[in-house]
Amino acid sequence: MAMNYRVGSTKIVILKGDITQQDTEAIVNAANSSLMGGGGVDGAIHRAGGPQILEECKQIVARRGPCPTGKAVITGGGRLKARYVIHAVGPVWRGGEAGEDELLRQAYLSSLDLAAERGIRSLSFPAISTGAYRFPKDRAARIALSTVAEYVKARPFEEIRFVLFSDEDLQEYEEAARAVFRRHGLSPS
Ligand code: AR6
Repeated sequence: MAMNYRVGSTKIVILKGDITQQDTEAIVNAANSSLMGGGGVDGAIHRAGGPQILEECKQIVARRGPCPTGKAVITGGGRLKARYVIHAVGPVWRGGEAGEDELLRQAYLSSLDLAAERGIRSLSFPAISTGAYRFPKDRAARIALSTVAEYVKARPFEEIRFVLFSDEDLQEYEEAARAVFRRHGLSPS
């Protein structure tokens, strides 16, 4: 079951699924600064997309060095349905007093900026930082949803998807969405 919202002309979809299977123009990866792959959603994206993605990541690191926390880089999608992968680096949760909220917001904003610059019209996000990086899920969901809702008011997309991997994560997002979108005067469609 998917939950749909509309913010201006942008469709916002919250669903349970596997981000590697999404047919949006781009998908976002929850990467680390090395951009050399890892576990979780990062491992799944590199496995499904094939070696081309890592090859491009290596070239980016050779040119510019590691990707700082809160920033993102873009590569092709290799064998994925998505044409591009945006590799965003979220913060490791350190208790909440180390700027984690703002860094997570920056990871979403950097991804949205890269997509907008490339003319990408549809984009799927995972729940960045909520796995290995242990960011509290409800807090991360509110930051993800409010950052995207605010952004698309000024720079609309066709569709932004939030792809959650478990029932529990989906529920967390649905609850956060009710609160965040109520604040924006919106209800599910
Ligand atoms: N589709 C959608 N979501 C997924 C998938 C998938 N195929 N697989 C996992 N998730 P994590 P992080 C969810 O740990 O916390 C990596 O090793 C997962 O359930 O992937 O940002 C990187 O290389 C969770 O809700 O990312 C970094 O070193 C969410 O994706 C580090 O982990 C994020 O969990 C990044 O940690």
